[in-house]
Amino acid sequence: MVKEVLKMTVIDFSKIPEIPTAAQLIDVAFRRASKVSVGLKEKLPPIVKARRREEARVRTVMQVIRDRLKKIVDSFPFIRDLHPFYRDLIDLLVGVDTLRKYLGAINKATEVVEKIAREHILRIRLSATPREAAFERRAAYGRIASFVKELDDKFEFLRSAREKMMRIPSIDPSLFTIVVTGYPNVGKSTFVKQVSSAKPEIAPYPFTTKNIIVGHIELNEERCQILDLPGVLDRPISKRNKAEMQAILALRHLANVMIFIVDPSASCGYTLDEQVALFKEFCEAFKEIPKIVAINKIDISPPDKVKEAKKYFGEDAIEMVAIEGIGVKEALDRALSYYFKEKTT
Ligand SMILES: Nc1nc2c(ncn2[C@@H]2O[C@H](COP(=O)(O)OP(=O)(O)OP(=O)(O)O)[C@@H](O)[C@H]2O)c(=O)[nH]1
Ligand SMILES: [Mg+2]
Repeated sequence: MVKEVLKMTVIDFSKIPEIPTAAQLIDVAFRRASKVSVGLKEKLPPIVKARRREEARVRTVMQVIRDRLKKIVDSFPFIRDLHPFYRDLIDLLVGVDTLRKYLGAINKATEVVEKIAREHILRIRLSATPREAAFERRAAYGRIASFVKELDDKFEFLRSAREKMMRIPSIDPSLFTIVVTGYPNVGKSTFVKQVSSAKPEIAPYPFTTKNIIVGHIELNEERCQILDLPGVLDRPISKRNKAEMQAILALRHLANVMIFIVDPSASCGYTLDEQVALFKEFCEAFKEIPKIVAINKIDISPPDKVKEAKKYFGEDAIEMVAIEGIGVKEALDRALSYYFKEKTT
């Protein structure tokens, strides 16, 4: 499978700076402006001094707000440059259209702030008395502050978008990618922890893994990545939660090979039939992705259940005890054989 490799492959979403509230932003700008010194030691008429001082204050407020807004806009990745996986994931977590719209509004806001400042700076320059100059400065402050306050809902949206995006792991869509999937609680994270650098949370209840976890496997000079996905239930797309949808996106955009883990012991809380139904759905939806089935928890599974699983998944399904590392190397090696196959073709 040839994967689409775009300009920006790995994105570090943790670089997005904190988003201030409108009140914080205004406060910082006004405080900075109050400290402005314009070197007025020379003997000048009071009106000249006043004009220079008030202009410098308005200019500082404008610059602080503009620079901060620009920094926010620039720190979010350009949606159109993103790999489709990231684009779809951000759409799922945040909503791409709203994100684009609000970033556009913040960008536009820099121009509005500049325009307000320019208007009042002009009037300050034309003011006849220090009082008039101060009045114009205060008018500029008032207009800029009420304009920035109107941006608060956008800041709030971006703040929550940032928090969600910061949890997106740095996945490299150009690397060979093994995805580990299956029903919740079957032992996916236990397996991924055994074979890679990932340190996923493991717990005896379903939906422990809520976001995609990435681990790496070093192969001499090269590396592959393995994704531990949130568990997926066999149910209609419209009923699937965001964690499940993330797993589907990773399968759709990133998977070179799938390891499907089955738990026939029923300790996961789901029946074999339900797990078979999900596997069938994956076979239908992702025909082109090679699939390896690992039957896990055979230490606590009744032998007839293991037999039944093999009937469904084929005799070549790997028997595994992920917690003890049994069968894990076999499952990994079988997945990696597709990597080596891809390299030689
Ligand atoms: N007896 C036994 N228990 C296992 C085995 N593998 C995993 N477990 C246990 O099964 C439970 C679930 O394991 P996880 O690795 O968290 O399962 P998961 O598939 O990642 O679960 P979700 O993230 O919720 O989808 C944990 O209590 C593990 O210790 C195994 O081979 N044998
Ligand atoms: Mg897990």
